[in-house]
Amino acid sequence: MIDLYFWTTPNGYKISLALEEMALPYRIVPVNIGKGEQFTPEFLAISPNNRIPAIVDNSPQGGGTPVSLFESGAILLYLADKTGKFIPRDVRGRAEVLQWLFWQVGGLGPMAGQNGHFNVYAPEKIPYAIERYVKETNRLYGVLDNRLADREFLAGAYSIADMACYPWIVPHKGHQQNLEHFPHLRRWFDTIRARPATVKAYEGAPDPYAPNSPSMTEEARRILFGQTARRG
Ligand SMILES: N[C@@H](CCC(=O)N[C@@H](CS)C(=O)NCC(=O)O)C(=O)O
Repeated sequence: MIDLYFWTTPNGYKISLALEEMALPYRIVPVNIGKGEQFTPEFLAISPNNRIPAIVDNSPQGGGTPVSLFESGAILLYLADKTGKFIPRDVRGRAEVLQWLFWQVGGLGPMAGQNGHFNVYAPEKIPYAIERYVKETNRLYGVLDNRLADREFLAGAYSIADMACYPWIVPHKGHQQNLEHFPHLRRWFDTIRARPATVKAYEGAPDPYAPNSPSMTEEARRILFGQTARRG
């Protein structure tokens, strides 16, 4: 059984999507990041960056003590290696998947995240910041669209690279992006959205960028957007 430390955000869904695809038994441990639950000593022991997602694998390969992991890219790779699924074994196939996985965690995620912040969450609408991140997200959507013009998925068969990117395309409207301008990305998005594992992972999911999202309270804003270095 794997414990998944989860909240309903794109980075969280990457892992529930993968666990559903891999048919691994898991238990969700909710970490309400809007209420500050990411700062409990128990969670920080697993995720010192105070971010979800994180996992604890209580039955790691080869036995022994449980393995705990934070960072969505590291978790996806760990799960793919554990199951031997959604990443090829051959050198070239594996390298293809890894480069798109790292592209997501280093580019698409942080840029689209800033887009959501300035566009939707920021109390003050700063045109320069909004334009900067809407344009950069648009550029990154274009990179995906070009890549998908002559292939079904990002790197060979459906892989952890696709699972890393998909949850960041779900809030495309909140990112001020129109999928009609990206026909290959749209086709890829619709294909993944229809997979039974995706349907299961997103059952009852709230829209993270809904204007009056109940989770984005004043308290949540203060907790999430006012962080500085934590001592100890
Ligand atoms: N690089 C991290 C990013 C994780 C991340 O930003 N998680 C957000 C939710 S999407 C979070 O836990 N935020 C809590 C906070 O800011 O305190 C990953 O890919 O796992």
